[in-house]
Amino acid sequence: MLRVHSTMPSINGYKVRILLSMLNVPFERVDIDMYGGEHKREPFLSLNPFGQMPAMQDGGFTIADSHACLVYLARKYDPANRWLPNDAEGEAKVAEWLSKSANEVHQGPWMKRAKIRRPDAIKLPDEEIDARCDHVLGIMDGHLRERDWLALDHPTIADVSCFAPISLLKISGYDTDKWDNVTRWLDGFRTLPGAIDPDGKPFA
Ligand SMILES: N[C@@H](CCC(=O)N[C@@H](CS)C(=O)NCC(=O)O)C(=O)O
Repeated sequence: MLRVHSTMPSINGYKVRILLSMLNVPFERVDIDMYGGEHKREPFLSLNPFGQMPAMQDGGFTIADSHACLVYLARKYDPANRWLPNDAEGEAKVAEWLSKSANEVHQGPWMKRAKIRRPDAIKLPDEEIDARCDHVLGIMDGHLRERDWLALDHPTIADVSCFAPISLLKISGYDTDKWDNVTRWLDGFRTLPGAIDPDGKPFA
């Protein structure tokens, strides 16, 4: 069975679990004790020498980094190529938002949540993190004014990747309600078949 190695609260692990659920692919989550530093030693380092979660194993294939996992899953388990189109323009548009997710979204919304979990590791002041969230969500809100999804006219792995950290902002003390179009996008994502919360439960 496909295995996802990740601590439960990992937002990057959550991205992968969302797509697995949406694609209806059975998997086993192998828990990693992040607070005990299990991801910084063997055998985890053999899966990802960078010592970061998630890492994934599918048969004899090993892949680490949430976005690489999303690309692999979409290509392998979505024969219709909806989640990751295979035409040049569509694939590039998805890649554009995956990059934003790995950079701007990671440096703002992801950090907002991560600081709650690991205040020892994230030293950035709250005001700076909030300003980064305002910056990226302001741009996203404008982008979503005339559209429902980030990259294309239907949901893709770009939405999966950005949804995970941004959907957790509200419970982390950042009010996403002030961004109308981002709120509509979050609500729309929650209604998609197979969409799950971080505990693996369907949204009510
Ligand atoms: N670019 C990586 C980032 C992975 C990452 O930052 N993972 C976090 C958990 S969400 C982690 O392993 N943090 C522990 C650490 O870096 O020591 C990805 O997208 O998977």
